[in-house]
Amino acid sequence: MIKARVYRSSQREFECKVIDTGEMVLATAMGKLLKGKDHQIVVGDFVTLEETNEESKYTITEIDKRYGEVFRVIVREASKKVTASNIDLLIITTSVSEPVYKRGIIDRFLVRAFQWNIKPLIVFNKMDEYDPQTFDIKFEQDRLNILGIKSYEMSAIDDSYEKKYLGLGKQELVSELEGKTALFLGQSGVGKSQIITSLSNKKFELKTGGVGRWGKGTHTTSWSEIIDLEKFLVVDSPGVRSLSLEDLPCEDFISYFPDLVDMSVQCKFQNCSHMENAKGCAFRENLDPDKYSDALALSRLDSFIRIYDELSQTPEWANRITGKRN
Ligand SMILES: Nc1nc2c(ncn2[C@@H]2O[C@H](COP(=O)(O)OP(=O)(O)O)[C@@H](O)[C@H]2O)c(=O)[nH]1
Ligand SMILES: [Mg+2]
Ligand SMILES: [Zn+2]
Repeated sequence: MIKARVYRSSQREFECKVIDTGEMVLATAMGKLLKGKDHQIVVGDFVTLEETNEESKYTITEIDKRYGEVFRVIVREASKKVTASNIDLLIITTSVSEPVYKRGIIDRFLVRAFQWNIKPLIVFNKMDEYDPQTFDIKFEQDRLNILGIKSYEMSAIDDSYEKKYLGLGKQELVSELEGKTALFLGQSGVGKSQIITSLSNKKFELKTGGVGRWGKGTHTTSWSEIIDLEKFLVVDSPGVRSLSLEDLPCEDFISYFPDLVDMSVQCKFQNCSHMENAKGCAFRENLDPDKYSDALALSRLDSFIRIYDELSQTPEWANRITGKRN
């Protein structure tokens, strides 16, 4: 029995890394594994291979139980489309200069992290250009701390950059990544490719400033793949570039903001909008915007309201909303 991991996939063929030997081999899959929604083989899968009669050809006979699945929900079919699996860490990347920092984008990606049940961490990149006048990075770290999420600061273009604000920098990030499989999320231009180059000590120079496939020209790839950076693995998946969240269920949407759930059940009305003037809203009655710790929670509530209202405008949500937010 040969154990392997899928590193690259096309429609019918899979490049797999044999666990014991580290050898890359090409495999096809048994028919039953290609059919049905639950049996699609994806990048990141741990699989069992069997040798075929053909020279250096293998067949995937089994897929191991997965954890850390990256997926979108296909609402019409009530199923999910998985694009990568066995992901240990989501590295949500943001820039502190250009593109300008928007906390709402982090909160959006965090919704996915909670949906996928994959541990997130935040990288504040381009710290060489950080201007404390524009926003208070310590506040941003503190509001993520409520959720137990760590924030790291770095300058991917400057290896001599020393951490100044958050207590966690490149060295700590490298230790966190050791032996893991990570997926980078973040807007185009925030420095994902540059960070990967920097974390690999320039052993892997990825193309920066371009959209599309890392290091391999500017066309967009339709396939996911694992990039082996020796100390850790990175998954490049075109399926996760979209920021849209309309495939998420509108019922109990607040459960994707776990830090807000306890208070939301104390609101007088089940369909409370949690807006500033909402009657009987527990957030508005209990939290004081002038108090630092309350302001942190209110900033999360603000993101929830914005995302919820934006999703309410989408056709996907419009006919599904039942009026129950919490
Ligand atoms: N000043 C500064 N520029 C950076 C930093 N990291 C990346 N960049 C630049 O930002 C641009 C986008 O970086 P890239 O890695 O391609 O972003 P991606 O789209 O997220 O992969 C490139 O021009 C990089 O040189 C950084 O730490 N500081
Ligand atoms: Mg890039
Ligand atoms: Zn409320």
